Amino acid sequence: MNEKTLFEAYKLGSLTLSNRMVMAPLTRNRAGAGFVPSELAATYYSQRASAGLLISEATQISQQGQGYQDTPGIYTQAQIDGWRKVTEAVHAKGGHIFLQLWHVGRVSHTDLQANGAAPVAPSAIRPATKVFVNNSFVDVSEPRALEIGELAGIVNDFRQAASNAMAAGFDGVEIHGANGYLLDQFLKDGANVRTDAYGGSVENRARLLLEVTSAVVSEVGAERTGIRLSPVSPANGVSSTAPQAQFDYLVEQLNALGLVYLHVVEGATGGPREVAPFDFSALRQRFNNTYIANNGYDLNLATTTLIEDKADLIAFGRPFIANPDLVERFKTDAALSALDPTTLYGGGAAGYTDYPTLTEGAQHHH
Ligand code: 8OZ
Repeated sequence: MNEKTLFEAYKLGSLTLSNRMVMAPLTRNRAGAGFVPSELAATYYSQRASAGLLISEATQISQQGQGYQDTPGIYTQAQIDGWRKVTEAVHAKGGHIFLQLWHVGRVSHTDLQANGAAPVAPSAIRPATKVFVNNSFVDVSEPRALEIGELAGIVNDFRQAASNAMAAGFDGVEIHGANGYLLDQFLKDGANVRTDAYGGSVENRARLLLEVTSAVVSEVGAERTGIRLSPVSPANGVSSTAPQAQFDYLVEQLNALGLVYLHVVEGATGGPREVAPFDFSALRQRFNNTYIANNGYDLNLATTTLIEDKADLIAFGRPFIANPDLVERFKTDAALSALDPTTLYGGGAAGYTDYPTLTEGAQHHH
């Protein structure tokens, strides 16, 4: 038998990951003043560094790209310096970490925008979704459609943010092309009704994401650039009438750029895996490098998926929040701790850095 397992080493570009488990990006809303990652972030990520690869929480590339309170950025020197503490703490434990580059587009609120401006979108369509701002979940603000002449600036913000991530010591970057944020809004015809070169056809709707990806690749290299997509997720109010054609085309183009990985949210983000007919293996077939599968995986499904060669790596999200030693727990088939939903977004150490490992948990009982 030569079956793949979650616990064997894996070569991702020039990196050797110690296993095939990835910690998915997880928004926690604990950044400090200036949207600088908190001191606790270094502890939080390093506690989870036994994952083969960590992906940071979504991190805005500009003020315009922010949609929720207290999410970290990667566009000021103070933010770069804050993230450096995180990457150093993770590397000191032998881990690897990519930064997720984020622009929320229309999923935002005027209270977070410069001078109370409207959030930006492919088209002036307000989604039925909420953002966490002023310590509660509220409806997003009415967006405005981006002028075609503004798009180059957004591409450049992604490029600069990728460069900043390298300066902060990250091993690579993941472009957030999923979950109904800006790049996904352009891809999906429910959110994009533009009539210029960035709307209408499959090719036009993919254009902004591909321009961003090319810019990031030219800045940091394809070996350090991954991307996350969610072809059928209705997250944040997006919808697509023909997702298979859109994403088959997109992944062919991404493959031509030589990206190191394709990270796919299979189904509704954080929800059911079966939401619409979609052939995820068609994406994997079109992509030569690493395929990371995500959404609702547990130990059994992850193991089967690897054995059946449907993915190379498996990303786990919420299980990593309450189980910093998730790798060890899976290895020993130990019970998992449940997360506290009241401490997911915002706050301090409680529900962030105070979830015990199995060993620590056992000590607490003596
Ligand atoms: C949960 C809450 C806020 C943001 C995503 C960045 O879904 C997010 C997010 C998740 O990709």
